[in-house]
Amino acid sequence: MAEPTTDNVSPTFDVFVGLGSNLGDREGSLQAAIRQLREQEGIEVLRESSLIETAPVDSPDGAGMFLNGVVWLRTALPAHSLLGVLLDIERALGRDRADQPRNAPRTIDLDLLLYGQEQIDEPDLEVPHPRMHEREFVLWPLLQIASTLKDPKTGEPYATAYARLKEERSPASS
Ligand code: PH2
Ligand code: MG
Ligand code: MG
Repeated sequence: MAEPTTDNVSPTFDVFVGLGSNLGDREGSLQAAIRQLREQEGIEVLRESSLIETAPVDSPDGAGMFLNGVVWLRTALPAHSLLGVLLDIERALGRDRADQPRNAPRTIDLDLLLYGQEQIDEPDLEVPHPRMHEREFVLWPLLQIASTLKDPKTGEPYATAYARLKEERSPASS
């Protein structure tokens, strides 16, 4: 018998998933989503951010305040399989995507933000998430659990992007 090697062990990816809810029991939905991720075969939840309340961005008039957070996962699942898991959890928690306007209030939104250092540009999946670097409601919880993370596309630290957004919002007086 040849010595066993680890050559066939699947590589794992460190993945960041954004969570959001602005409909129904927001905290209950986010906690249920994290619990379901923990229960998934082949997914390890390494860290979870705290949950923050944020004003709706780019949402229909009258949309309620969001609760947002980010979790750090490790998995060998291919990106599209992981996306399938996220969509299944959204459905299980009552996410209704039928006949809804863009960014309509939702019980749960799970966005695949980062999948290792991979860049994926497909109709159903874009990674890094195309708008994450301009959204404080993503960057704040992301930096809370992974403060040195960089944009795989540009190499820019997300801390720099976040500082710029904050400065644009309320410039420090000179
Ligand atoms: N998600 C959106 C659009 N706008 N605004 C906040 N504050 N939080 C979100 O999670 C969010 C949003 C699209 O998914
Ligand atoms: Mg989203
Ligand atoms: Mg989404």
